[in-house]
Amino acid sequence: MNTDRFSLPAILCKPVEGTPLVRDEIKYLLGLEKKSEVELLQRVARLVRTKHFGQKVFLYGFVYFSTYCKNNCTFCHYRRDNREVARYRKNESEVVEAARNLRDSGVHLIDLTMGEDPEMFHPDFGLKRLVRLTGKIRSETGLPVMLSPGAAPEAAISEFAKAGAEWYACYQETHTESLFDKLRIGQSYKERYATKVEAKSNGMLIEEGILTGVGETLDDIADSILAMKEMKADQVRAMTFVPQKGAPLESYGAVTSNRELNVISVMRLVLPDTLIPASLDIDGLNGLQKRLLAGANVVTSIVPPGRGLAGVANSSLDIEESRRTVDSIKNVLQFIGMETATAEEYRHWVEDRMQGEGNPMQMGGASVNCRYWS
Ligand code: SAM
Ligand code: MD0
Ligand code: SF4
Repeated sequence: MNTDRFSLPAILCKPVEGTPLVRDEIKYLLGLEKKSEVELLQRVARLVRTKHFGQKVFLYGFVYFSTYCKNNCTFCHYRRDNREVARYRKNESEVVEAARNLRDSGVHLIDLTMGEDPEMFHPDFGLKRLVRLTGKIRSETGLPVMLSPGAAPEAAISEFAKAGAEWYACYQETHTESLFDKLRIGQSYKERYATKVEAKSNGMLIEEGILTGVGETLDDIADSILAMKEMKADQVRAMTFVPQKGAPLESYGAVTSNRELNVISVMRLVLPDTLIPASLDIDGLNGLQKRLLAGANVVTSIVPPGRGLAGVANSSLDIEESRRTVDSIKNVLQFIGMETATAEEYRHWVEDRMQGEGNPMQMGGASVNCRYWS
């Protein structure tokens, strides 16, 4: 790509003035490497975030309640063929207890996640259990719920919505079908995508996400960001691939999270009023600050210690050390001048968003002016 024709300050002005970035500009921003340029990108991403959310950050409790899975994703520790995993399936009261504990610690949402557990995918048994669990967690904690069950059958999705689940999260990982086929072997790109369309048409909010460091190009990522916009995703994420012992993609090796950080910033510019996670699942607590400085506004993968609960990309990192807790996070937020929102503020955001009210929050947002940097 001939980058000479791009002026960084001028491009960064566009989203601020309400002009959508085009694909080439998105790709150019994603590819920035020079320290001063990345710093400017992040600075503008933060200004845009402040405009929509002030300095408020939302906190998501994570309950990975079943680690059984019928799929064989090449990047994942919990893939079917990995015999090294000590798998578990938590019962209803264990999940309720963990969720209550998370609520008491100060999270704003409970994310109920599972592998595509064959038992839980049984239509008359497991899926009904999940529907019941959804209602139970909502009533017991009083918090909104996100379901991350994988590509659930269409009929189950409307049941999830009826049970009151506010969110359906299911990440495509990439919007390039040939790459998808290498990552999610034997799964249908279209079916996975359709679950999100179904969830949205049932009134749920949806989260879309991609992996970085799995052989994708900047073109692939630009396509993904535009796809996220097209599908009107309410929360969007990028996760740097963490190599898993014994999984086929292990040979790709670890990459830095620099690419993920650029994706966070660019998503913030393209989708200014969406929620963007800084996940503790990739680099643990040490990786939190840089993700927030890149433009994220939700901390995800908060896991209570002492309950035998795992993470996904990093199954144990920081969990039993109580470093994936609200208390640990608060120190980081304070250090960079951000603060946790209240559960009330989060609930309002969700409710307004579900009613389609464009930019619900405007949390004390300052206005942004391009003169700051051009
Ligand atoms: N089994 C369900 C599914 O796959 O949709 C729910 C689990 S989902 C929350 C797991 C997500 O974590 C994947 O979609 C992927 O984006 C991410 N992930 C899994 N393994 C990872 C790894 N090794 N490195 C980085 N991200 C990973
Ligand atoms: C996270 N480990 O937030 C979780 C997970 C599922 N909705 C989220 C990938 O990083
Ligand atoms: Fe199963 Fe989800 Fe892991 Fe794929 S990413 S192997 S569907 S748990």
